[in-house]
Amino acid sequence: MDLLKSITHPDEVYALLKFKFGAGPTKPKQDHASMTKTARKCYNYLNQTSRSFAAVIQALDGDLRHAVCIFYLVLRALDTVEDDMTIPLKEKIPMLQTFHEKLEDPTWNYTKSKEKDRIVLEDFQAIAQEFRSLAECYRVVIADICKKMGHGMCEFAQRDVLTNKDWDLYCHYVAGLVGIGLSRLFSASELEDAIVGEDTELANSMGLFLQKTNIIRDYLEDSLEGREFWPKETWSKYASKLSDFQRSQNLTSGLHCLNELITNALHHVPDVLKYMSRLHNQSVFNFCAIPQVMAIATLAECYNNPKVFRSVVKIRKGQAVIMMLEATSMDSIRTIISNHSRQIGKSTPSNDPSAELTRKIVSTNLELSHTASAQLTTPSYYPPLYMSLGIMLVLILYSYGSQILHYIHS
Ligand code: D9A
Repeated sequence: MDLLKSITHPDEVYALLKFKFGAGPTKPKQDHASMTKTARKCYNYLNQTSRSFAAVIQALDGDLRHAVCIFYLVLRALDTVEDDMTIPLKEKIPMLQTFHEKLEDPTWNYTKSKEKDRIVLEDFQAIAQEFRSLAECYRVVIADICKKMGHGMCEFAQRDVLTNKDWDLYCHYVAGLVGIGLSRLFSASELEDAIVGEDTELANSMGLFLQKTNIIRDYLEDSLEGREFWPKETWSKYASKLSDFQRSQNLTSGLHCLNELITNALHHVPDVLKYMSRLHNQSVFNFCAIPQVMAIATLAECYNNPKVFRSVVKIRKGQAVIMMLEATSMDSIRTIISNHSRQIGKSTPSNDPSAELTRKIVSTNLELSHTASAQLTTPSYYPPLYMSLGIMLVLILYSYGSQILHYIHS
């Protein structure tokens, strides 16, 4: 199915086939045989809870890998409590506020969640045991971030995202703190310089860019479940209720609101580029680059796109694989960011209320992501038409090969 979606993009089909047969930077670096039982459980939970991201975590160098794996699972557990609408507020608030203390409690788990990732709560003992096996420098960071995030989630479990400032604060609590925590783990591992962990402004932007992209992309999914994360200060300029954008007669105002929020999110790109330019370790670079390039591609796909109000807009698997294989250097992520920024710039409607602001941040990001070789697109070896014909042939042979052979021999 992913191959068919990319049939008119030969470079994506080529990348999908390369990825299918094991190409790519993300090679898990540990053998499960030498692991403790609880550690093996944790990597299984990691592979269960994160789609493509688990492999990138398992490709991290040294003891940073296990620290990030456990950090990811602890955050997934906290996130699952926050997302679970069946947990009454009077039970959820104290659980979020004291969650960081559970890391030191060998007996604690939670078995009443209905969420899809509930396993990380039901077997929290295994995750907490692995947490306690980590070096002190990692434990301090993970516990501190859990405490701050738990309190932030409590704040917004009891109030809405009204102002754009609230939006930045909410995204700081659920994503900025992840960027800050990871950056402190990178520095603590000494695979990256101390400045990476100290510059919390840039680390926070790494989280805000990803979270704002998810919130923009997931408008319909959240709206249908009664969740509202778009800032009222922005959407109330275009509608009297956020759910109004679900109705096609409000499409124009919906697109104007969508484009304004995407323009807001694009203001984090300069910090993202500065953050990435400070990284030295290849496994850390890949780990940080992949989600950021996926986010800029998702924003370009969502920009001025009516589909955002009808379904969850996703980038093609082929596109994602190409970016995953390419996002291994500053030059290539600058190219990916400038290509998608240019795409947004080209599709900015002249009558869009945010058009001027959009064009301004697009030209800033183009400036900052200008690469020596401006047009670093993947060199396609064969003219696209031949490529697609060739692939069509391979696919037909692949699916009808046996019948054709049977027919020839009969
Ligand atoms: C991340 Cl430890 C996340 N979030 C992501 C994934 O990337 C960030 C959750 C836990 C951890 C890390 C991430 C990766 C690398 C560096 C980072 C960083 O900061 C320096 O976080 C800022 O989305 C969730 C938050 C955005 C809330 C932080 C990427 C990820 N992608 C999913 C796809 C998807 O759409 O969710 O998880 C996946 O590939 O499965």
